[in-house]
Amino acid sequence: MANSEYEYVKREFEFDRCLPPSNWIVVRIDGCHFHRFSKVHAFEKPNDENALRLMNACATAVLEKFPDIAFAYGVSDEYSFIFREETEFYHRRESKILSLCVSYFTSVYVMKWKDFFPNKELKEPPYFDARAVCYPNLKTIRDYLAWRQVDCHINNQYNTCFWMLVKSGKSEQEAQLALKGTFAKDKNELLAKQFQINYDDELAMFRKGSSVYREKVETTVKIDDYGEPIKRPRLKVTVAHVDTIGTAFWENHPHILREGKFMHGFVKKFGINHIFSPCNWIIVRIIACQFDQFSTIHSFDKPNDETALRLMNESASLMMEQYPDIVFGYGFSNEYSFVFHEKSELYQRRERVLPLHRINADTTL
Ligand SMILES: Nc1nc2c(ncn2[C@@H]2O[C@H](COP(=O)(O)OP(=O)(O)OP(=O)(O)O)[C@@H](O)[C@H]2O)c(=O)[nH]1
Ligand SMILES: [Mg+2]
Repeated sequence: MANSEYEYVKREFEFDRCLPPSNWIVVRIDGCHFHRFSKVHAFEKPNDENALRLMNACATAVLEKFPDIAFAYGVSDEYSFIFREETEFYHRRESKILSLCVSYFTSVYVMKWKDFFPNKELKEPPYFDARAVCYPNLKTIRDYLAWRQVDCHINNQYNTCFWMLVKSGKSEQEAQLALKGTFAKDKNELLAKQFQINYDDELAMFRKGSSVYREKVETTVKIDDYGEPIKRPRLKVTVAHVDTIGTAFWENHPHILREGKFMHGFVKKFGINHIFSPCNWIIVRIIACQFDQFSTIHSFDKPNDETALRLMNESASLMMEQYPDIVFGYGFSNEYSFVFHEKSELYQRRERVLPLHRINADTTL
């Protein structure tokens, strides 16, 4: 980019939020006004198989385009894309990650519309919103997926009953009233008794949502001299409608949500956000400024002045008495590191007001 007198508008005003390191990233996109969009395009109620397969095709294309996405889960007009904790996709810049996922998904939706609805014109442009949420460990990412799948189950069971009642002649209000206060067991009974439907026989895509991930499949890579296919295992993006709440799927696919392997230098990447993400341990490291000069002026013993080090230790002890959220301190020479508990809510985890500034002010080091 050429330098001009106007270049300051980028340098001084444009700030990129980087998502915190060592956190799993979920990008969830959701169709905007899809209630209307589905009406305009006469989607079948409550589930339109073609519309859902189109969503799955878009998610597949997104995974093929961006190898950093490890897994995706979709239901209704939404899709969640999961990036591994160690991803360096666009240096974890939030705006890049969000805009790339949502724009690519939307473009593919429009491009592939005719493949899934050959006899339906696309009357309005579909559009999606997107958000990025960070999760600190495997447990929370598994719980996130469980949350979406439980939602899928509850909504689908309700909607299946609701639309069966409406199709059988009840008004929407009557159907709503009939389902008020019912439990899962009651809804299954209603479907079985009134409509001879076993809920478990409904399409797995409707009941479980859609999971998209890479699976090893034997693929023909070439034909040998005798006309025999030579096959090799290759990773292929696959769509499945499976239970992701239990452990079986994850035990059979350990490569999808594996823990990241971090190098030592990785710890340097922490601390770039203004508010520390929840459930992350916080380290505040203080380093005395111009301590060489300070130690000369005060005639500290070389290379170690025992009294000066004890003074540092004493200050650290006082800090830890003052702030019980600090669970560990480690110091040497002119620096000290303080470890804040992952659950700490001190100053709402705001970076600027954590005790770092205080210690600088009080000790004038
Ligand atoms: N008929 C039909 N409707 C669907 C299908 N999938 C999604 N929808 C519609 O999409 C809506 C998705 O819910 P929301 O995302 O809460 O509603 P929305 O209208 O998209 O609202 P915003 O996301 O807030 O813009 C559902 O309520 C349905 O109306 C489908 O397969 N068939
Ligand atoms: Mg929506």
